[in-house]
Amino acid sequence: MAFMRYDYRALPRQGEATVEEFRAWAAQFDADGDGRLSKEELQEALRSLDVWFAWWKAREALRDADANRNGAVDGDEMGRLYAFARRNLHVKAADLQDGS
Ligand SMILES: [Ca+2]
Repeated sequence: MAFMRYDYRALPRQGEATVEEFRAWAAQFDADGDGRLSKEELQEALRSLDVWFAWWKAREALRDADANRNGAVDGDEMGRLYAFARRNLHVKAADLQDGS
């Protein structure tokens, strides 16, 4: 499990990620392609960031971003997820690298 490599694209290395960059980054975790991020997909996204307690933070993120309570982050809720990530995960580009 250690040094597991991710094929996911990292966000830019400089400055803060914009909401567009964040959206593009998040979209790659939409495993079933339904345009929404489920809790499991969210968890995978957090794991790719080496976030500690990804499952717990995914739950928190979903609780915060899922405005219509349908169990997934979709549409405008992506902006809420972005805000959550900036507040709680300090989403700077430097934190979103995959270590390569
Ligand atoms: Ca939703």
